[in-house]
Amino acid sequence: MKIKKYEAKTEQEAIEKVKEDLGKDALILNIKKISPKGIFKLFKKPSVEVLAALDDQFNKITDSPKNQNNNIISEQKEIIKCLESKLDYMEDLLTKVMDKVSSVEQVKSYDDKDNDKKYNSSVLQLLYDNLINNEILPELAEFILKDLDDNDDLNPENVNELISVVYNRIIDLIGEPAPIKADSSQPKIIFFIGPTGVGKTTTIAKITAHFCLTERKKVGLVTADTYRIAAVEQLKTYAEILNIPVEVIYNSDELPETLNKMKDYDLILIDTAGRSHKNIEQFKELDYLLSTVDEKQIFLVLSATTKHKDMMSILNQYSSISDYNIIFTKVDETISLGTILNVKYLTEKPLSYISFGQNVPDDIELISPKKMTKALLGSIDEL
Ligand SMILES: Nc1nc2c(ncn2[C@@H]2O[C@H](COP(=O)(O)OP(=O)(O)OP(=O)(O)O)[C@@H](O)[C@H]2O)c(=O)[nH]1
Ligand SMILES: [Mg+2]
Repeated sequence: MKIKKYEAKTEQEAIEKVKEDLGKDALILNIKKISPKGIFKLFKKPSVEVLAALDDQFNKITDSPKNQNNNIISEQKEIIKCLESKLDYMEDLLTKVMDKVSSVEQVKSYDDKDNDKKYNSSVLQLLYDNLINNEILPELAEFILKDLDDNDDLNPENVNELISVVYNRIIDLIGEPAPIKADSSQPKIIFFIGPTGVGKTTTIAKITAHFCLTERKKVGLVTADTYRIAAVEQLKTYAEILNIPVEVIYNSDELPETLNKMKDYDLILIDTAGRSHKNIEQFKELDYLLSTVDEKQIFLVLSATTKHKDMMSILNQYSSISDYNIIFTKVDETISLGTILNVKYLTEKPLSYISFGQNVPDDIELISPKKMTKALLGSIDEL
């Protein structure tokens, strides 16, 4: 704001001076008459003093209708800017508060995790966490790490020793793999049993291909799965490719005679219908089918993707069978292999093969305790 004084002989003249200098928007703040004082009183006429002001801001707003609009807009912009900066500030504040809250939660969860710690030894704790991450049963993980806890494990020698003890314990738990042998050391009649859809027929095809093509053995196939028309066709398709016979039995009593016809074969693999672990009738039939043959091997085929509770129920249903080996399929479809060790630990039955894909005959191998142990210990290389 500009404030100026103007003096003139008359009020009119002074105001004109103001308008000339400051323009028509000048504000007249005060008008006063000035009477000459002292000796000048005699020679000088009274004059008028005008105090005028010009408000630049006011001037802008009141310029012209167009300018007025522009000015209103710029004033609104100013307000919006102000609001925006206030909002920015609020957002900033909110972020800081949120950060604080989450850091408090983090600390809390860290503490909670701390409370979950089972071992003084950080190496043991890490091994334990990896086993649990692989869905090994807590009681089994504790069994594997039993009596190893020691706080003084920062020495690299101790770390190596700890890991090698744990590694060997798991290797021992997995045990020696039990392969199928096409020689006189084992019964040559082999049943494949297990829940529906786990991969029994595909596994038989893989094993048959191995013995026919690689070991040049005489292999015969029998299917007792006549529940589904497609099941017989599935096995026949593989048999045709390998140019070997398939016998189909429609009831359990036909089995001994069928096997008798194949007595000069090196191996006879018998496919069975998948059983739902909830269907007790089907298990009675299976028990009866198995009872028709004395000299036999049984392979229980299980999927590595089965949930722990379901696996428990499946194992419970097959518990009437005292002697069997285990094949795990669909290892490629899971990221945690703990179930394999859990099943081995709970059943104490030998582990044989793992299947890791749909390709016949390639996607199968004898279980490797070393590979399996490394996988179960997870990030052991990072220690
Ligand atoms: N990803 C994966 N799929 C597999 C594996 N083994 C078998 N399969 C697939 O699982 C499905 C069922 O396989 P089957 O061999 O018919 O299973 P099954 O146990 O004979 O089934 P049922 O006779 O109906 O009880 C098929 O699509 C197979 O290709 C495996 O190791 N990994
Ligand atoms: Mg089948």
